[in-house]
Amino acid sequence: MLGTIKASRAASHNILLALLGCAALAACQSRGPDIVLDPPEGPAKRMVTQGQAKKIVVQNLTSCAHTNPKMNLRVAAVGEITATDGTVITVPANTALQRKEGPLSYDLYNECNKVLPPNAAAVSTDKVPVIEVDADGEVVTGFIVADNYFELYVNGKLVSVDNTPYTPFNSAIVKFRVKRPYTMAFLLVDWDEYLALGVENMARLNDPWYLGDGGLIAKFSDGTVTDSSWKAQSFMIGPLDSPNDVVEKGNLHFFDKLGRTYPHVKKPACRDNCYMVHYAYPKNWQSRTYNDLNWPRAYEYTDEEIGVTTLTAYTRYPEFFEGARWIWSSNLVYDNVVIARKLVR
Ligand SMILES: [Ca+2]
Ligand SMILES: [Ca+2]
Repeated sequence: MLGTIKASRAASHNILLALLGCAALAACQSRGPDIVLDPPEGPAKRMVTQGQAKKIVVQNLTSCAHTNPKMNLRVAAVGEITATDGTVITVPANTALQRKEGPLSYDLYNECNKVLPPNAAAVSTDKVPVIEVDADGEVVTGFIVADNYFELYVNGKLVSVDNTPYTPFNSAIVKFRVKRPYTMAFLLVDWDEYLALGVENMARLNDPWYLGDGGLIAKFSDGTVTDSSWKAQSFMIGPLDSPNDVVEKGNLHFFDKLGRTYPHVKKPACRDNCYMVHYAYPKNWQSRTYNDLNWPRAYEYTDEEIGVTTLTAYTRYPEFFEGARWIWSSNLVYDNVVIARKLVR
């Protein structure tokens, strides 16, 4: 009995020592001692722009090998605009695709490349290149659908760059070799035609001034799925009648004055004079040790809210996405650039 008490005292003492050790490291308090995170950052720098950006890339960032008139092929252009504080901002985002960095995504479904498997059984992952993050790690295979653009970093290493940043809607397979714990970080962009306004020219709906929406769903062979356990931060919010409509509290940037999802969302009264609120990306947002403790959780959305019930790139392969949830930041329509992160233990 006495031996048990002594042992339990010793165990308590060890736990106390471990806690004292952790107190010196802010990271231990939230994530455990297995990964030492950078100190958490304060609120990101906020910038405001008004009106449309000047196009700097006028050709289509999407290279479509095969086209047909029925295809929903739209131009993914890039622009620049100067914020009221003088900062020059690339819109809709400064992407790895434009910088020609990293491996282009391997197609699960892509009309431009005529990769159109009819169902999951017809898909082989054998030829998907394995991107090495840790030489002594395990191979993880993932399936990804992003509305519209993604780039994925694992422990800060770029492992896949969406080859079709706007339309037609595509989906991708990724493979990487990594050791747990590891971090995934996605840059996600809801692309548009009216650059810096976050507005689309939607011929299909006969609406030349359409507020597009975003979304990401992904499932990985190690059991990781997109859901509200991820973090999702917004970096470009608009179009806005007033920049003051974005409510800020620390690292939260929240806008719900005109709704958050279709069919409940309303358009602002502004048009070419609309504002956009931007936030500077943290310097090392891709890295394994970036501390996203103060970021909001990802919000989960239904297929109906995302508007993907007839999206072939997704609906043909339900097995690949079972158990995963569509995620985005709090406003599916007005948040146009989002970074989503997940620590996989
Ligand atoms: Ca895409
Ligand atoms: Ca949008």
